[in-house]
Amino acid sequence: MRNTSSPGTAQRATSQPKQERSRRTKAQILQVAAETFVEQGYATVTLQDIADRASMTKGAVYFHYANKQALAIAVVDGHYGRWPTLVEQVRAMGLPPLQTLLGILDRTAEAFHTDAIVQAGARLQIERSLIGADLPQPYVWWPELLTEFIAEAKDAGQLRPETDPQTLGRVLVSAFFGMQHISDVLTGRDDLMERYVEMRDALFKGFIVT
Ligand code: LUB
Repeated sequence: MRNTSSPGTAQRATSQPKQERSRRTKAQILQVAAETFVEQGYATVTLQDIADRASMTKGAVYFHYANKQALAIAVVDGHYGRWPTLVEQVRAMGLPPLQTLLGILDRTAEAFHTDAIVQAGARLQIERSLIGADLPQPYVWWPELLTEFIAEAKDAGQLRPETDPQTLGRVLVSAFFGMQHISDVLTGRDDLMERYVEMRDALFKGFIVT
């Protein structure tokens, strides 16, 4: 029977599973690296530790990441890469501005509670001076984003007119960062959601128009 597939299809067909396996392996290495950075921090972790934990050879890790610094950069990029998708998912729900803002905060808290890449990104940014790489400037994207949503909620009459969106945005990020850090240090983030709800309700109580 005549081969009806176009030239290269066969080669592409066999390479797709191989490309998919490679993609999955790279993602698994990143996840295991994040879990290891969360537990041990940057300084003491070796690529061998990560390979052992991933049940891979050190060579398999090196194939995807040239060194520990490259892994740390990828974890931090993964941390920040979570947020635009999260924000768009909530924004797409078409809720009023305040409910959109609270939905974004609630999901971000969940991510800090359960997502090792988010948790590791937070720790690596604290330890950024050890990494010696040009990591994103921390603690600037969130204040700008929250200020935008706070301003929208204020303009919609959901927050009191004396609310200063930039100030509340900055205070919210500081409170959130401190909350998740304290939860991490004291309970390994086990009590993060309780601490988050406490912080959220206390902070917004004085601003929401009831
Ligand atoms: C946030 C981290 C961890 C701030 O904005 C940032 O760069 C952040 C990076 O370490 O928490 C609180 C949302």
